[in-house]
Amino acid sequence: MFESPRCQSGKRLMSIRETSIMKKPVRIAVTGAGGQIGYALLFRIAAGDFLGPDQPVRLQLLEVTPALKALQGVVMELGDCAFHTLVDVSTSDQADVAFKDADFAFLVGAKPRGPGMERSDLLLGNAEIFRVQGRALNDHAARGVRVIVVGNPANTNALITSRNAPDLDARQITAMTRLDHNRAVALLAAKTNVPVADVHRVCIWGNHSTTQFPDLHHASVSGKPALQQVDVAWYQQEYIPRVAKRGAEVIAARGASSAASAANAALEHMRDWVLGTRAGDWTSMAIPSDGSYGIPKGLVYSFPVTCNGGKYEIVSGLEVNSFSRERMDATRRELEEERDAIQHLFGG
Ligand code: NAX
Repeated sequence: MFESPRCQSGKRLMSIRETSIMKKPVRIAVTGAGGQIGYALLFRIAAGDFLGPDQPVRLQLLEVTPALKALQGVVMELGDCAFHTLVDVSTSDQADVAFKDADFAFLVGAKPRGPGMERSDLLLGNAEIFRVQGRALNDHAARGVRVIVVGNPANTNALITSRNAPDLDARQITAMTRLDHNRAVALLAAKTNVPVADVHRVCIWGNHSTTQFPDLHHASVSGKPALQQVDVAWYQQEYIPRVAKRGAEVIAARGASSAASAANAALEHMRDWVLGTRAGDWTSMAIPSDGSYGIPKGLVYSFPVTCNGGKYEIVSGLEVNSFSRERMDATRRELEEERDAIQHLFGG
């Protein structure tokens, strides 16, 4: 329920809503809600940017106990926006409570990499968080819950989540490479001097890490093959590493990691999943592999996907040349190493 004074006027707002909005409210859980991505994401969801202006939402926010007080301030601000699509907001430090009957879950909260911390420490610290959250989703979320993992290492965190949620279909649990995808589109549009809307069929393969493979072999710019419009050396030597390391570029400039663009990407990932991808285009989502393109079944790997009728499907039949194969395999190997490092935490 709303906890700010302004929010307590929710009853009056509800009666206005009842005349204009007929859909049943959906429950949206957001973890790490008090963090910087959370701060950008909550207001977009509450404003109707996720499911539209006629879909009421209930926000169920999860934070660690020490962050609950600050989160209360965010709840007050949400109330002060008087969003017509926001029915109520609850907060908790218990995953079981935050995920109760959730239709959607944005798993943003994660353990950050501390000074001197090895990658393996980061993997293990997060593995424990996502083991608990996977179990809570399994036991308490709506049976059709759709989940996006944003918190890093996102692909492997999603794998842990789904292995600890045996009663859910593994395909319900995905990870975010949409920010990488959007960066890849935007950088290509800037290079070729066209609006982003003229860029199609870019994709990100593999891990949300610097081993990711931003693939332009199937992309088009203004209806013509992208690789006929840019220098191949630029693509291979500048573009690929720049997309993969764009996060570091933002940190260097802003003094903080990407937040609004990450929140936007999470929202677009979920919106496309529910409402569908643009006709004639695809997007990138990290999903459990079905064995396509030689990627081992079950590994959470980013593929080009289309979404339709609330379901995603890997784009099939793309030609993979030796340049692409090498990069797709390198990022696959990294994901296998991550999986092997936390294998013992897999439930059931
Ligand atoms: P912040 O540190 O600002 O916020 C994280 C929040 O999560 C904190 O408020 C913290 O208290 C909370 N938290 C930690 N453990 C929790 C738990 N067990 N349950 C609930 N909440 C918990 O980080 P922010 O910038 O918001 O980034 C969040 C995550 O997104 C990080 O792991 C970050 O690396 C990752 N990112 C992933 C991206 C992707 O493309 N997949 C891009 C953006 C971002 O870097």
